[in-house]
Amino acid sequence: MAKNRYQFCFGPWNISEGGDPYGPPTRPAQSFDWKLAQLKKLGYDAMMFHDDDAVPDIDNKSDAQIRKEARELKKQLDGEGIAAEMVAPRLWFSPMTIDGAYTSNDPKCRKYAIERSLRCIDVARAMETDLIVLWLAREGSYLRESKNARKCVDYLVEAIDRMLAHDKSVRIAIEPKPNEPMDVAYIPTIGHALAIANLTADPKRVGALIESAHAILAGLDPADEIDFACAFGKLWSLHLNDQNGLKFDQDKPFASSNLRGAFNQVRALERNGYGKKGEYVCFDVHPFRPTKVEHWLKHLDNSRRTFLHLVDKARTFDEAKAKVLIADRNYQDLDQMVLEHLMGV
Ligand code: XLS
Ligand code: MG
Repeated sequence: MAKNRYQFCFGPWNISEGGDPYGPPTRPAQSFDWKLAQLKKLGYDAMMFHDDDAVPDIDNKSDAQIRKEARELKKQLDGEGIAAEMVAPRLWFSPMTIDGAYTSNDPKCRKYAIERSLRCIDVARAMETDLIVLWLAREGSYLRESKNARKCVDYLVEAIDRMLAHDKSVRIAIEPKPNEPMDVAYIPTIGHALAIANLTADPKRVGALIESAHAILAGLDPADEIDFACAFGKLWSLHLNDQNGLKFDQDKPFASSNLRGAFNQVRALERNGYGKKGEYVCFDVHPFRPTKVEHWLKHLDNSRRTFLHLVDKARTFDEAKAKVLIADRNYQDLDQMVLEHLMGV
């Protein structure tokens, strides 16, 4: 397998219990400490956090208490030799975010969302990461006429500006997704994320996180999204997984549905030197619902293994031969060359 220059991470939510909108969990919940203990064993280096993964019940705690708990967690992580990759405000669970968080029609709810995000930054600083991820789950509409999308752009910029002002060292990575839970989301693609970044008070500190499945749901090729974000120096984190076309967000193991698509994502990462500035490869993957307890870390182990095999495949791809075929516009043989390379024949 490839000599590894990549660092890997996952979140506690990636060891999930199998509940879906149609049925209850199929595996008992595991403790956070158990999940943390598995991380190193699986060859991973860091964990990503929602603010309330780090500080449970965060809405009902004082600022001082939040900072204290986050510092304690940091000590625990240090003890295990695990870094905190990022912290993300969970802005989709509270009764205050039913109609959106930053883009709610209710000013009290918008205020809650911003204050919660500032607390998330305090958690991140206590855990010594400068990266805040915004997956903007409820920023969009169920009903187009219910919101003013023009105003919502201003609300989003205002919220990000407040976060940038709260701590001059944080960087914000926006994780676009075109739909689910919303009918239509306001930041569906990397292009939208980077355009919004440009309207903020400090565009240099606003970048992006690409999730493969989210790009596929937007009808885009994640590999091209990676190249696009990297062209701007804005790919600060990455959620690799897979998605079988336009359906619910599946978070399948990396390459599970489309091996060639995964190969092209790895090629894009390789040509852009992703990871060289300390960026992590995160797998935002979930076990299949029928998965038994004794197999429920396999999706994390397998995604990482597949990734490393694909790094080998990217590095051993015969670029010189491909160049000749491209110059000859012989895309038929280029196509076959890729397939045979992936099949190992
Ligand atoms: C959900 C998102 C979520 C973020 C972190 O679709 O991928 O898991 O990555 O808030
Ligand atoms: Mg994600």
